[in-house]
Amino acid sequence: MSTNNKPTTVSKPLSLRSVTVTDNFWKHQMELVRKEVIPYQWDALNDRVPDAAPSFCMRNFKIAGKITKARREQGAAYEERIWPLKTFETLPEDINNMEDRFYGFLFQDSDFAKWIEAVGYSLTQHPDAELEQIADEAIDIVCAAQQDNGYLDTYYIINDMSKIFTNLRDNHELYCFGHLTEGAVAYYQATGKDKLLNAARRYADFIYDNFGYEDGKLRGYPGHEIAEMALIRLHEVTGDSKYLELCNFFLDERGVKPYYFDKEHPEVVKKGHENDDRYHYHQAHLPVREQTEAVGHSVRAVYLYSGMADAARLNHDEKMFEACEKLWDSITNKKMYITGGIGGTHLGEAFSFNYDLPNDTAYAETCASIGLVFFARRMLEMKIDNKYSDVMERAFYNGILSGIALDGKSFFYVNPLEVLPEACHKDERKRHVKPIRQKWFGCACCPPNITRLLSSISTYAYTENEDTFFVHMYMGGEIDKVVGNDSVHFSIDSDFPWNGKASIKASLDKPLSYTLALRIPGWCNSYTVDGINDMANCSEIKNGYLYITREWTDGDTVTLNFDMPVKLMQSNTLVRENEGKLAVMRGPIVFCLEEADNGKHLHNLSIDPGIPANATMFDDLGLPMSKITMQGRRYKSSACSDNLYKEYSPASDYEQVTLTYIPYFAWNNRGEGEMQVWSSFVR
Ligand code: FUB
Ligand code: ZN
Repeated sequence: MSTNNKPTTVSKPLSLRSVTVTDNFWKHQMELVRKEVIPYQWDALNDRVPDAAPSFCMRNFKIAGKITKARREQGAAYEERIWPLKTFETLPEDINNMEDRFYGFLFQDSDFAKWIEAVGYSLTQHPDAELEQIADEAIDIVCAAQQDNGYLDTYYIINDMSKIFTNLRDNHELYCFGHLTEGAVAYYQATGKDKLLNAARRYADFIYDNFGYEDGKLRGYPGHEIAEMALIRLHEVTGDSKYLELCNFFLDERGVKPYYFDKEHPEVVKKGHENDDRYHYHQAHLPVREQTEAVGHSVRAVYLYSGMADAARLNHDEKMFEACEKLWDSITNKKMYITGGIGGTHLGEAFSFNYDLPNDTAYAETCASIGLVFFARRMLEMKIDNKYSDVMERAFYNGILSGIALDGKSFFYVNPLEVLPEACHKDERKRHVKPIRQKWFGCACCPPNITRLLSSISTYAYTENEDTFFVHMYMGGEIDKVVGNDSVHFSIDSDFPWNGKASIKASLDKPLSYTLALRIPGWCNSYTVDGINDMANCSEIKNGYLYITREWTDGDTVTLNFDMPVKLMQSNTLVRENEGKLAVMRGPIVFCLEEADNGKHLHNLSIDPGIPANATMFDDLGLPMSKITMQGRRYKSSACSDNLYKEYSPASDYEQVTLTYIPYFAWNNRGEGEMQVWSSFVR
């Protein structure tokens, strides 16, 4: 924030090119993405993964390409061929005789866009000619589908071009546009190749020409946000202000009455309709600067708030920034799981009311935690405060990583904090909770979203401005920075997340006055800083960051040791679900009980908080990680009688047991079984 309180850019992510991730933990994830996940997802987009839900994504692009060609060749005559707007989400019986129709969810195009974005990030870190060639060919297929006017959405190209932009509320054109643009920017920045960027730009120009305040233009906005963030990226990479203008238009029109979605859907307008939840679902119930509570579909919400944060920063819009802060606080103080998961209800994949955070019916969609990270990083670009980076780290290590199996080949969409597989199979209310990660989904928004996020993780760990390097997450890496006419190289070594030690070494040709801003994690009660003699004179703590401003000389090294004891966590007492329960954390990691270690009926286990926990490393799951043992008790098997109820009898019904906890993100890598984050405790 600037001194006059107008939001402005205080830090920006470093270019991916200037960072090499060396971190044991995150490098492993990035390599997994590069070697396993990206190729696997390319197969999925081409319907080549046996027994997985079909995607139809690349198939749709190929068909749209054929249609675009035919339309170009036949002109008006071609338009006589119109399919009714329809999606087919399953394979037809005769798959060798499929018509040239659109298959899959209507936003299937976005799966390619997220994949190409991930490929772009990965190529930046790790050039790979073969992958680049596959990506270039995929881009050729996608671009061949683009209409001469720039329009590019296969659902309408295949079905009926006369209906484009007639259902912004539901039909995701602007969502697919947003993803396409983000992918195009990433691929351009990685390779310098601008074919996809130009396609996205032409599409953006077409949208710009069709939307706006002028007579004859559409006054609508996205039913599923993301175009806002994407337009900012397009603006920043091209320097063209019309993309910022279009983003502002979308933000400013949201919540304006009469509601655009009502104009678009007059058939559903009825008396008293203003109170209908449907506007909340799309965050269109109020003008954005007046929104204070996070509501509605949680992915939509955090994508919108991220776009608002971008716009607040670039427009120096104080009111927008204040709304972002209130929305941030609403989520993180009242509507977020301990894992950084958001979305308490599967009804509308949405935020529930304050403190309503059920563990076993949680939605906590992987994409929603990813969107929360987008929002956090954008707030950090305006204001350095560990309230943002603490949540970012929490989401990364827990609610996001849980979305992908340790082998990178299966995924969770929903990330519950308690699972009883029998309930998932038999209870309709929990049908959304899968007890085992899936190879792919008909609606596969989450898997490629994790891929693009993990392959760009360094842009979240560190940011910079002219005189300061900010470390938000202690991720090991080699970082090249230009400071004025000088350059400095930082080597970060980190034992995170299993140990709280990290060191940062500066290498430079000549002494340089510079500031290192190091996050003090909110979970840490005590830490030491070694290596700098004049700390008292050159350092200060502000908003959870330790700023060290001094003249750095070659080889200067700061070593931080953050205490990382096992902590027993309780919820705000208004979280009804967790009353009388504790969760186990160590540093940023949330732990859970699994059936594989603790047997069935996890709900019969209680922690004894009076006996110290023990943390050790283990490697049984193919990735070294910490496990925690705690003493506790379990109902004796004799306590389970034929009677449903009996008179309470004190402690003799219990036996002493050792409880074994593993990191929440690593659950369900040993087959189907019970899992539980919050447990009762011996009082
Ligand atoms: O609607 C597109 C994506 O599909 C959403 O972001 C997810 O919640 C899923 O519904
Ligand atoms: Zn998703």
